[in-house]
Amino acid sequence: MKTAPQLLESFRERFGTPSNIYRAPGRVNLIGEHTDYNDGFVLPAAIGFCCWVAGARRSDRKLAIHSENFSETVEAGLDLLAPLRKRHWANYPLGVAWALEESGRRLSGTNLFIAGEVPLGAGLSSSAAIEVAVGMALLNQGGHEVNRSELAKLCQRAENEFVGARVGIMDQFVSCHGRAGHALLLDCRSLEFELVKLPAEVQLVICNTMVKHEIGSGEYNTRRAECEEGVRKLQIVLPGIRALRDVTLAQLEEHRGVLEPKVFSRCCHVITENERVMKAVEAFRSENLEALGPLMQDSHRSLRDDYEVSCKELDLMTEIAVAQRGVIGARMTGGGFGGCTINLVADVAVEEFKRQVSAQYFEKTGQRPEIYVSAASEGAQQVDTGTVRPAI
Ligand code: GAF
Repeated sequence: MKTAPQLLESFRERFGTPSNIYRAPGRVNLIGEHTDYNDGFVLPAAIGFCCWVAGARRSDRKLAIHSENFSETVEAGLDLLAPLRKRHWANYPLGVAWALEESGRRLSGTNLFIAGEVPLGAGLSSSAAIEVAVGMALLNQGGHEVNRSELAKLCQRAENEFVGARVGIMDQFVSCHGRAGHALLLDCRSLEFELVKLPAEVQLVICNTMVKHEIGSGEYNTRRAECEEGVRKLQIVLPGIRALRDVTLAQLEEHRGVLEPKVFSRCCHVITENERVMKAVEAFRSENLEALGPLMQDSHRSLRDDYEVSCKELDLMTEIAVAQRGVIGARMTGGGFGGCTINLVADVAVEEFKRQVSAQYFEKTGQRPEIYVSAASEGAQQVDTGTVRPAI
């Protein structure tokens, strides 16, 4: 990965001017999966991998966006922003520019050089990282204040309406608000959040199954639609509810008959997962780490059986992990259908954990997993390179 001075240099080589640097992290979710778009609770942490963006204002209303990862430059006029072909990387930065303009913020033309280090397709929110880093760059270069919660919502809007993935708010929010050494308990309805201190002697170990997680595959949007169907049907018997967040497990059981069995299972996952988030927060706060293992295992089981977003590689990776010494808890993380598991591992056991998991996963699948150890990290920031304006 490039350092900030190298990024300044790459920008100068391409665009011929100095620039400012911004970065935004990917995330790992400790617990609370597929609850965000049900107005529920999540407990993610920002990770050490970031998307880096060098940006400088231009005198016209054009964007020139270069991606180092894709070795490609895209140009667009701010007055005529439209998505490129499906799955094009530039739809994320263009979508953010579109959402910012739609919110009434007039942007200035900007040259952007993007270098991402969040593994792509691993379910660690490389897309939220690019959105937030670009959003911060465009706001700053356009002379606008950065309100982090507002920025997160606009990045989500970009992904929902411009890119076409109906994601919730979790990834963008933690990329904006993450804090070193902490997870973030977010109420996805009110957007109120609390930082939850993570124990110093525990590491976040992320195991990549190397199966590409494909959020665009349509399954994610289908799950959302199933949850919405659940709410619509339950509203007939529970008129006061707005989202699955408002339904208790007892109410769900009582009104099981109004739901298709599949929709019942989806609702069951969401409702029990919200409960697990609150219990996990309590476990962190009371330093009762033993309580986390069963909660994470139940979360994985519920995602596998009720929500059906796991895959055999994620199940295997989790199974191998929980059998290792020093493991506090393990589960799939993120949208699912591939990607990574999150493992809470005592720091003295991390090296052996990595060796064992890697060897056993390879033996069973023929694939070498990538394993990342990350501290919970800071959210998005302008990087003070010493030669530029002070950090936001
Ligand atoms: C993806 C989405 F982007 C998030 O909003 C969230 O729904 C997650 O899947 C599942 O918890 O990362």
